[in-house]
Amino acid sequence: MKKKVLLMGKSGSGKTSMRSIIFANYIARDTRRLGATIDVEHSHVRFLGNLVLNLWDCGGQEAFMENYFTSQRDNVFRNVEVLIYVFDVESREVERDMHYYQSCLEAILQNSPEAKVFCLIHKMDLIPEDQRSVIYDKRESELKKRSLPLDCTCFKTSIWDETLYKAWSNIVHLLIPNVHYLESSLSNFATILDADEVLLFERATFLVIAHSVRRPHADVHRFEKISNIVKQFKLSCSKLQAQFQSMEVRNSCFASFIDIFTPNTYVMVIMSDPDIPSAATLVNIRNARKYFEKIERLEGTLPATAVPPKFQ
Ligand SMILES: Nc1nc2c(ncn2[C@@H]2O[C@H](COP(=O)(O)OP(=O)(O)OP(=O)(O)O)[C@@H](O)[C@H]2O)c(=O)[nH]1
Ligand SMILES: [Mg+2]
Repeated sequence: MKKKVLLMGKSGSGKTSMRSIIFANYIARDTRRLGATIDVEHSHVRFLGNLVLNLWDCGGQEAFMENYFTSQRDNVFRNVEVLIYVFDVESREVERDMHYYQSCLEAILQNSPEAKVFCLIHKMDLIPEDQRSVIYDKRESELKKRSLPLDCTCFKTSIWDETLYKAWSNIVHLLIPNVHYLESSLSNFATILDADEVLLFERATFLVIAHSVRRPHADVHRFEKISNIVKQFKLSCSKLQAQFQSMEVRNSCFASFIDIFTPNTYVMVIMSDPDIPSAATLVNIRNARKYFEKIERLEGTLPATAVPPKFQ
């Protein structure tokens, strides 16, 4: 099951950096050494076992961009599932960036009218914190206007914080074929455990692919923060030749468990009872494993309306 994802935007806007962090285990600092991408760099990323993301990282230098719109037009813009357009928030050539973006949309409209469009307003770390919202809101409304008749979803991102994980989690969520089935199953599991929250992370990227929330929480950015923190920790472990397996964190308010779940996921369970014995939760996680492994194997073969059976 291959899904073509186009990554486009002006040279230096940060496309290869984000791809390398999410899919190739780079840390943000390493991206300073990346050279400009020549033409298109293709990578096939296996995601959740069956799903293969066919990433087209399109070098953004002008000569290459012109080529995409002319001689390579059909090849580049055909069969696209997702277009991710990256804007450098500090760019001084806003009109020029917009012109390229709109040319891209035209080509998408002709060749892949069903494609979903995401715009990332990137390098937000370079903007003082108190100005970020105002600048982002202005860019977002301008982009939405200029994208018509297509719809675009915008995110503010930076490789230096968790915002990158929020954007990419949302993007891949859209590409998982039976994500609703997975979500209902997770919600059944959370109810049985009487958990506050259960999250499912893709194993290699640590992106959140599904979650069930049974108790509201004030921090709306907590999922991507966890992705970012645990991924960094996982990379530190691998530098020491150790494999990250599981983690348990407790305080006076909750107990949380992260554990390897299926061949392609980690699970995180948050319980309100800070004194709950570890063994009880770990046994429950172990018992649910088979069920979720089966869903993973069925991924992509289930009808869109399939409803998961209740499990005990
Ligand atoms: N401050 C800041 N710098 C970033 C961010 N993302 C990427 N960069 C830097 O931007 C520079 C260019 O990044 P690349 O990822 O190579 O840019 P690109 O879009 O792939 O460029 P082309 O391949 O030429 O199209 C690198 O030095 C990165 O370290 C970010 O979020 N914040
Ligand atoms: Mg590049």
